[in-house]
Amino acid sequence: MKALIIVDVQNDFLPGGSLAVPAGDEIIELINKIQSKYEIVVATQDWHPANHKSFASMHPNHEVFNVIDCNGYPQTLWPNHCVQGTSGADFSPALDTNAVQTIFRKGMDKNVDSYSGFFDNLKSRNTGLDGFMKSKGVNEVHICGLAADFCVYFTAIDALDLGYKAAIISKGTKAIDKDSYMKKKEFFLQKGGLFI
Ligand code: VGL
Ligand code: ZN
Repeated sequence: MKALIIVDVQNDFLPGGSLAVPAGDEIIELINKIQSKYEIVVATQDWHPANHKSFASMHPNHEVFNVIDCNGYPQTLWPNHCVQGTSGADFSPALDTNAVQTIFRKGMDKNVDSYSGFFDNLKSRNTGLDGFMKSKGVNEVHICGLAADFCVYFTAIDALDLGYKAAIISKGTKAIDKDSYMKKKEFFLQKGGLFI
């Protein structure tokens, strides 16, 4: 059984948003079109409290996109984004969500960031996505959405580690930083991931 995971197609990651991914809006039409090809469609939603540790605004001595040490792990500092209950955290109005069975929210612990749709970055909290997929008999996941080099990539890597056949939909994702995405793509391929 094959499932589609739509990652973080939220206003703050789209042009005009606080952490806009270049040309992020160009993937939405394709994502809407392919949903009918899947038995299961789920979405993830970045859903941060206003005082989330990944926000540069919480670290007065640092700037946006600086990488700092948080709990012994490197943490990229982001502009405030996807704050719970704000319009920036809403799904794009252009995204068709009628076929989305379940939404998995992440990044709700103010102390821990969460890129993957499966686990937080410390692997301490599980969103329930793996249990959901296994309960439905899913063995193959296709991943699209934003951003290719963060939440899409880490969701795809975790999917492989959890034993799924995993593919990133190339035309259904856009990266924040194309160069860093190139290296991540190679690693994903080496691990057995596919691009479709
Ligand atoms: C994301 C950075 C911070 C993403 C989420 O959805 O890729 N990136 N939070
Ligand atoms: Zn975030």
